[in-house]
Amino acid sequence: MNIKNYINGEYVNPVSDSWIDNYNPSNGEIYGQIPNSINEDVENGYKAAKNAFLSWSETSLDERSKIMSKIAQLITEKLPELAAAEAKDNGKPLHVAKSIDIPRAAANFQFFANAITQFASEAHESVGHNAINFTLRQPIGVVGCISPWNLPLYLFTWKIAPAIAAGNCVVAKPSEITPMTAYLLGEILTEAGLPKGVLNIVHGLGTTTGQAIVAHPGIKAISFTGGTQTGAHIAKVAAPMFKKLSLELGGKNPAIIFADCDYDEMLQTTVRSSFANQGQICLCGSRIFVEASMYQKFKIDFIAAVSKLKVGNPFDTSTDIGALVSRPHLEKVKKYIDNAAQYGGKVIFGGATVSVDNSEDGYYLEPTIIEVQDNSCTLNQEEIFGPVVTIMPFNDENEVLAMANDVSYGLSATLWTNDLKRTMRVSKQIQAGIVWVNTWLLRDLRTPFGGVKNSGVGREGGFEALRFFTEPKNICIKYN
Ligand code: TXE
Repeated sequence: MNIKNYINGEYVNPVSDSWIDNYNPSNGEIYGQIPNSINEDVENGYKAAKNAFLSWSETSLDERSKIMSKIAQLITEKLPELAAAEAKDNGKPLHVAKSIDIPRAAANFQFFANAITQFASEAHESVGHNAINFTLRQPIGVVGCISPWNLPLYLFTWKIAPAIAAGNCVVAKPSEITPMTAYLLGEILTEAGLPKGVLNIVHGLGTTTGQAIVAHPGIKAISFTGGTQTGAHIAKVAAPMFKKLSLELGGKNPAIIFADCDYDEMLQTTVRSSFANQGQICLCGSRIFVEASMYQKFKIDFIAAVSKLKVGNPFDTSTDIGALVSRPHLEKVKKYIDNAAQYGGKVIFGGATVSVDNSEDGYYLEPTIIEVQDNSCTLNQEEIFGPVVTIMPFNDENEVLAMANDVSYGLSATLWTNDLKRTMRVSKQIQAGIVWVNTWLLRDLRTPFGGVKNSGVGREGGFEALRFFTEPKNICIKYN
């Protein structure tokens, strides 16, 4: 089937009539085509957005909120169809798409439908000057949202929802590797009554379509989630035009396990934080550090728990680990495993590709555990972004903190301990945007979300996202 662009409220073919193959990761087959959009398509999206802006930015908060709630409701109603499309397009288990991806996409719209009705700005009285200042937070205009393939509709809507809630109009591009649910969103937007042009969805490659969005002088802000190298490139293109940027990039997150933790809960959650979504979540704990006194026990139990995970077809209800998203990505991940010795580690579990019955050409890989000796090795320094974790022991708090921070990334960290003082000390010193203590991926959408160092700049979530998608203006009134 052919996916189309959604511009000015209509599904349209790309102007060049050029198409890209869309693959099903579970069996390696091409099952559709997506637009290979060029500058003109982005320009059409931009024009539609620009035309819609004045009216949308003046639309009352109640009305915006009502339309966004309707979008959330329709996503929920169409959950089975959307989840099946996501599992087929991405390779993730259907039950994951049903319980995580699609409910969260609905929650993103519902959350910002509510949040915009509570968003407020500040006033500063200039005492002694007979003047009052207030801050007007105005929408930016036309903004660009570019999202990746690991949590397709989830991350696409995480950007779009705050952008339109704040009164902007959007040109958005989902990943060319997983375009399907963004395509299906178009009909939901129409059904919900979102005015034409408020949200335009343009499909295509990063280097052409994505690049056209980033380089467009009329698109004043870019919210991007994806690889660190791509983020650096986007920053370079956007900087001379002084665009506002929110970049959520890669991670190489530490999971720090102290011997005083609640062991069973830690073990169960660490299996999840390592391999959920085939390890393709920027928040996965990919470097596991375990206190030396417990290391051998952890190693045995962790291998035993991971060996129970079933790799299989995304549509098989017993599947824990589905297919990786694409053949090139599988090859990239496999390269780290095959060169483990050279990169400083030893594979102690998994490491092989898996042939799944009736899906022999799918991109399946065993969950893989690699033991490393030194945090400076390649395996602990580079983002692998697959079902691969490293483990190594540590002796004390200072040593593990130094190792946790000795990496170019700084997105999230997970800490397992029951010692309150240690929790505070480590949490404060760890270089990351998010620290989970005795849990993982517990998300409250009001919290600031993003990373430090090479994991990006800016924060998404809650009012942070609404601040990003608005321009503050100070108005100073002298009254005497
Ligand atoms: O991402 P890209 P890729 C990491 C992960 C992965 C690596 C590369 O380590 O192996 O990044 O993945 C669009 N201008 N993450 O290459 O290319 C692209 O079309 C504008 C972590 O698949 O960064 C897609 O829509 N846009 C990450 C989006 O950027 C461009 C999730 C992301 O793709 C562009 C995914 C350009 N020049 C991968 N080039 C996370 N933080 O969660 C590409 N794009």
